[in-house]
Order: sequence, then structure tokens, then C-alpha cells
Amino acid sequence: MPQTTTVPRTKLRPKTERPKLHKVILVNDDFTPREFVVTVLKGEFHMSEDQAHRVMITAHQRGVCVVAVFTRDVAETKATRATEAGKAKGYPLQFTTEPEE
Ligand code: NFA
Repeated sequence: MPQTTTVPRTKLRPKTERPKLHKVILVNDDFTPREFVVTVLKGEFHMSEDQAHRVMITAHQRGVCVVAVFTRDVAETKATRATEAGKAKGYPLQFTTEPEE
């Protein structure tokens, strides 16, 4: 078998910082129709009917449900767009964001 030689690394390799992730949170209310919430989740967050229905029901029963996590800009843009979709129909539907621990 041919011999191989490995040379120890001398170049510094700084640790890569990962951007902090932010949760998008669906907030329950008494007015927005369930089916509309599911439609917004599917459209804005690319969820299947099943996933969207589970997230909607969880928020309905517990008050809130984490939809997904993104970098801050993406989380804020998606939460705003999803909230606006409800507002456009006269619904009080709210999506908020918060940084992950
Ligand atoms: N609570 C709403 C209803 O009973 C449905 C809903 C679920 C609204 C999740 C907002 C968020 N029509």
C-alpha cells in the first residue's frame, strides 16, 4: 500500500456564524373562518392541506401555534403578507414573529 502523509492545518478557519432563526406564530381569533386560515397557510407557507389543518387546529385549541422558522427578514415578510391576506378580507387574523431562544 502506498504511504500517504497528512500535514496539520495551520491556516485559521473562523467559525461560521449562523443567522438567528425567527418563529412565525399563528394567533387564534374568534372570527376568521377555519378554511380561510388553512388557505393562507397553504399559500404563504407552502403547507399541504393536512399540515395546514393541523397548525390551524392547534392555534384554535391552544391560542397560538408555531408555523415555521426563517431568518428574521423572511419571517417578518411572511408574517406581514399572511396578516395582510386576512385584513384584505376583513378578518382579524394575526401572524407574529419572535426570535428563537
Ligand atoms: N378560531 C377560528 C374559528 O373558530 C379559526 C382560527 C384558527 C382563526 C386559527 C385563527 C387562527 N373560526
